[in-house]
Amino acid sequence: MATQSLFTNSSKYQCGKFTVGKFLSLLMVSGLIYLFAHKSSDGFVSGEIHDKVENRHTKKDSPKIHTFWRKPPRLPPRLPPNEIYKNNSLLLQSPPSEWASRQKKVKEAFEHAWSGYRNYAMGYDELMPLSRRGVDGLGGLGATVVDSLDTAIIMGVDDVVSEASKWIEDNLMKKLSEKGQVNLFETTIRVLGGLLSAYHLSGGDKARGSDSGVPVTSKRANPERLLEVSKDLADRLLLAFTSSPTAIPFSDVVLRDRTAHAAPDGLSSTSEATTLQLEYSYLSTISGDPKYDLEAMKVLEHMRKLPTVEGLVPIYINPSSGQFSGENIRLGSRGDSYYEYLLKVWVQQEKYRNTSLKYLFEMYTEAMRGVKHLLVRKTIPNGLVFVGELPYGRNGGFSPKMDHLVCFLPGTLALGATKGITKKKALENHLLTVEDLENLQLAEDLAKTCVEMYFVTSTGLAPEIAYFHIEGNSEGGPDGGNKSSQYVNDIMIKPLDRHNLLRPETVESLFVLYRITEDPKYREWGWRIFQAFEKYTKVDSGGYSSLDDVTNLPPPRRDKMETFFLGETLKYLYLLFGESSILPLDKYVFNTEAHPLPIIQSAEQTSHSV
Ligand code: DMJ
Repeated sequence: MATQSLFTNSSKYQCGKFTVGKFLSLLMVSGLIYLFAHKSSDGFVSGEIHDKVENRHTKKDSPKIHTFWRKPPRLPPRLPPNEIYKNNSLLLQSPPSEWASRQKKVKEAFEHAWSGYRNYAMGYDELMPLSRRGVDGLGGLGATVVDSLDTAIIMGVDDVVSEASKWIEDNLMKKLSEKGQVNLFETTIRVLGGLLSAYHLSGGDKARGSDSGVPVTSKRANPERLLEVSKDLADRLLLAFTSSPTAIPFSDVVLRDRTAHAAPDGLSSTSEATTLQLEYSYLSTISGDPKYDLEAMKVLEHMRKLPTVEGLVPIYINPSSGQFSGENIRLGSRGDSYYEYLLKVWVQQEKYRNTSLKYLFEMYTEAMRGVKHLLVRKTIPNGLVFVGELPYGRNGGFSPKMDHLVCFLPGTLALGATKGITKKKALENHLLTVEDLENLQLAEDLAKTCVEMYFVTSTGLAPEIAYFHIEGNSEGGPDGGNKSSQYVNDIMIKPLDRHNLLRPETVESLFVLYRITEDPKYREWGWRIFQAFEKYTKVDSGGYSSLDDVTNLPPPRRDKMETFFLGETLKYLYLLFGESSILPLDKYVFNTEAHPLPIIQSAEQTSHSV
């Protein structure tokens, strides 16, 4: 106390003796010292200050002050945009004209994929591009035709629009009455989703027809016929819901018999049972018949009552008991799109976001907190952020395994943060919470990991599954083969996981992240991935093939072109390189097979029951 009082008194004393004249002299001396010190410190001043200084010196009356203040720093010589791109492909943006030509390359890839399918497999579900024939791996409804139609409309590939819509008009109704067993989920997301999106983009849905931004000159399909086929298909698929003793639908439907049954083990995948609502709700809206929406929404209302692990759910559910089976929790296969549709169904019904569907956003939010708490880890040595698994539930061990399928999550997290508008606009309007920003950051970190799963391999294409090196887990494993990747020791790829099926999830997330953050790196990453697909999966006679091993050069091929390569992968790449006004994310929601459906904005536009 005594010391403090002495110090205070002495300070007061000093202040009292300090005159204005002395103060001004001190100020002048300090100013001179500051100027001399900074004259000799080129490069020390930040770029922003440097710009302001440079602008000031363009005025004629201050050349001397310029020389005295500081020398301009040495800058690298100016290069034309193409040279900048070549020298530093990932850090600098490609010129805008480049994106138009890259988008054209994606369109050409789509035409090449279609030509293989049309020439050797028209009407089959999928093309086997190496043996040049078709195969019915999805029940025989011409899944590639329907999955491709809206992509062709969006890209303006008129020949494909004509061929695909004619095939649907001439054949699909007949096939529905003749074909046997199909999987409810796959048929809903690919075939029903494809028909509904093509219906909308063909102008069938006049109430919501003007927001897509797809050029009106593009050729369209016959919307009345598409609606008719959609209803016939949905009426048959609805049996999976109505014949189940619980709200959880059976996984399989026999189309010609109009019957449904459980899978042989009696179980449904959680993601499959819960990824149906966007499609049936939209069909109710355009048909005016609420039955589709009612059945599909019962599933999510049922899910709401089940116990979860911090919002996370096991990957199997029993349609006979309505309860989960086992404890395996993951966001990869059989779990993935449950989380995606919690958010997207809420997004789709804008009018009900704060009322009857609020519970969906709450379930989504809780689940994402669970992901962050229980599943997100960082690798060693380089700190890549990834989402692992809990194969034996909360009390079992953590597995540092991530399916490529998990790479849908960055896109979903980004959409959940801004609800489809740009980050810039959301910030300007004070719409982002701390949690939104945290989720957006996680989205960006995970997207980085997903692209590194590509860049770490010899082909530049991702494996189906990767394992990550973490603290305390000494189990090593084979790497991806690209020894120049910084992450070659962070990511391990086991021999049985080295295949690539032309999957879309990473480019899907790059597309959403580019739209939301406007950061050009997402386009550059997408371009690198597209080039790798072109180099290693293109088949000369038409089509693209899956690969058996992405870590070996040349990569052994697998004789299959999945329908989602045309329905999703190429569509997302095309949209990534194009204008953001096409299918804006605050007006459209993409189903899990990349079929865009309009967001229903007002009560009059929906038949959803409150
Ligand atoms: C697609 O059929 C869908 O994206 C689904 O949700 C997951 N699997 C494939 C693509 O990988």
